[in-house]
Amino acid sequence: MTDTTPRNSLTLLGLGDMGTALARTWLAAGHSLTVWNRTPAKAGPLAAEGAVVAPTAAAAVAANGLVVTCLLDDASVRSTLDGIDLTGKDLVDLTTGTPAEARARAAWAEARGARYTDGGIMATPTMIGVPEAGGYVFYSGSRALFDTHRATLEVPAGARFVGEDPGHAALHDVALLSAMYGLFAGISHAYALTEGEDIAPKELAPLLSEWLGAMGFFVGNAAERLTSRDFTTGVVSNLAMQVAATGTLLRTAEEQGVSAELISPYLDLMRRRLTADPAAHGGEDTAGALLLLKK
Ligand code: FVH
Repeated sequence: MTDTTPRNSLTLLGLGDMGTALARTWLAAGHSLTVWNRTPAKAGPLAAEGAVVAPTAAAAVAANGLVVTCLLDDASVRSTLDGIDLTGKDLVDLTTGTPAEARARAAWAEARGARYTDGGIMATPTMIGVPEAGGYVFYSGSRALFDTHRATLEVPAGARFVGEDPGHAALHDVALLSAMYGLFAGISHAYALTEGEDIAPKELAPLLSEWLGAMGFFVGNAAERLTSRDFTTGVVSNLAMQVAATGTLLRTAEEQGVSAELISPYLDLMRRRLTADPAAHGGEDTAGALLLLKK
């Protein structure tokens, strides 16, 4: 596939909070950037910073070989690109979506003569263009596209290529985000328990951070167990004891007038793992419980 536009030239469709942050980093790095947004007014400040504002999405796509989309969702990508000639284009979609949506988008783009790489952004807009903030983007799909444009793609944030399955960037993205929400749920429950007591949130905060940091070992521990399929070796807190202790967690929530809705699903999962075969699973740690999640 021949990209006749210069290496540091690209098109960006979508100037929401994230798209605008991305655009600014490419402009600051001296890239030639053509932009389009459904609501044209959002392009005004970027025009003043040097972006070329295209009147239509089709004109924006026609302007460059590399086309990046950062829109609200998969449906908005579909409606924006519908009917536009993608022949010879390198399409990178940074819109958050599911793995199946990414695979379908890849097949759709390739059927229209484009190469496709999907991206999952692990950063907020304020982390874009700030390397020390630690944000990065998962990429998967066409390795050739990624290698061709790697330098450009690395301008806004670090780039991690996670394979040629176009669904894998989204899968990594959603796996990490899902873990994050589990963490947020636990933190919310902890603050709810102490709310209204003579325990200031700012007193609890460093204790929570320290404890969650110490429990971070579970990430590697669960990976070890899943790889070996041995859930019993090296267990420091066995499942039978942990399930017995869940009663205390639930009664404390009751005493404090706090709903257990955020923590009870995980406690139930541990109990189901234990009761399925107490002799076999009582000596495990909690990692084995996740096997029950697979439908
Ligand atoms: N912002 C964040 O913290 C997260 C970080 C991780 C990645 N996400 C994903 O990035 C995508 C864009 O997010 P965003 O923050 O830029 O979102 P908005 O500020 O709401 O901008 C949305 C843009 O999408 C355009 N748009 C919406 N619907 C349509 C449509 N039907 N046709 C064409 N464009 C559409 C919207 O246009 P307008 O409202 O200004 O006219 C904005 O350009 C997203 O997938 C996040 O999950 C961000």
